[in-house]
Amino acid sequence: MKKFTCVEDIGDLRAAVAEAFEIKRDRFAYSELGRNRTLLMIFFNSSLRTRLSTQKAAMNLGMNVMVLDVNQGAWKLETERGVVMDGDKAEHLLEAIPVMASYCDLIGVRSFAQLKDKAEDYEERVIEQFIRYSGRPVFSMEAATRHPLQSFADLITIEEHKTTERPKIVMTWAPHPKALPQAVPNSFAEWINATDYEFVITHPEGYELDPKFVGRAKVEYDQRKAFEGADFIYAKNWSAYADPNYGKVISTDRDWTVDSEKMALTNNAYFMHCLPVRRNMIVTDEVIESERSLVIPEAANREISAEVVIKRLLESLK
Ligand code: AN0
Ligand code: CP
Repeated sequence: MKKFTCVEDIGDLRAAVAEAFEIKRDRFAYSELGRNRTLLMIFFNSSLRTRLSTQKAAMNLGMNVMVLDVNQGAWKLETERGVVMDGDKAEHLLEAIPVMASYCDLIGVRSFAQLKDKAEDYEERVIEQFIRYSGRPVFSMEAATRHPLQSFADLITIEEHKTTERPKIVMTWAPHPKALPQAVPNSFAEWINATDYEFVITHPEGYELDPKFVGRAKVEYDQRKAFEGADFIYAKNWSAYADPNYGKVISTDRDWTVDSEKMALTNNAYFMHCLPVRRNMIVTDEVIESERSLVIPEAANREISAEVVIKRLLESLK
């Protein structure tokens, strides 16, 4: 594996999940693989889980790790070619990328959608420039349109908890005061569509995702109907994708908050969320604290998904 930005990069999902279970049984089994190798993690946006779990995974593999928060202490980076750099940005990505690459063997990049220009976001300009100009294996730590390390951890969590061959997975939009990217729901949909599980997406009108990600999923506008018989409820907020509202909050309707009354419509479903989560907006205290809530083991599996991905990228260096 030479890069990791989407589900196709991981190849066969069953093999990937089997490898994840193997790593989880002994996460130090490959502690020699990364010896004298350096991972550089570059953050254009905030993070708690991705930062810690990815660093931990790299350390499990024996790597050295460097973290750069672009917004804290680095020069402000210009990402567009051809601009006259007379503003507040002191350095161009086109110099910064090869310089950073010269100090490391692998690069992880977090760069969220700007939510201003759909075409720009969906072209994945930032991470694509890292892939093109670094000469190093690059992996996404959430890019503009996908968050594959999260989706892989979500799938591992579902595999650990499912009690039927083909569980019913329901991804539900839920309210949030700020405009959030579509990366997490796009990516979750992409990964679940690559399984043979029953998959329903529910959201208010106007929150339709890119059809490329919706794929074979059934879209149900009635959230309560969608919840019927669900084995897993995957909650997430996202801003509108459809024009003319791209990147906007068009509803904060708290009738969409996941609560116990709605969970009672399911097949005793597990509750999932990638975190960070706003309590009593996305989900009530009662549901997130219930014994069916998987948010903590789901976050813990981020170490495992990252370790599989970094292991495979390291193997490509040999
Ligand atoms: C981010 C998002 O929705 O993409 C990161 C989630 C992992 N969430 C927030 O910014 C709150
Ligand atoms: N789920 C997730 O990626 O969390 P962070 O934004 O804290 O990394």
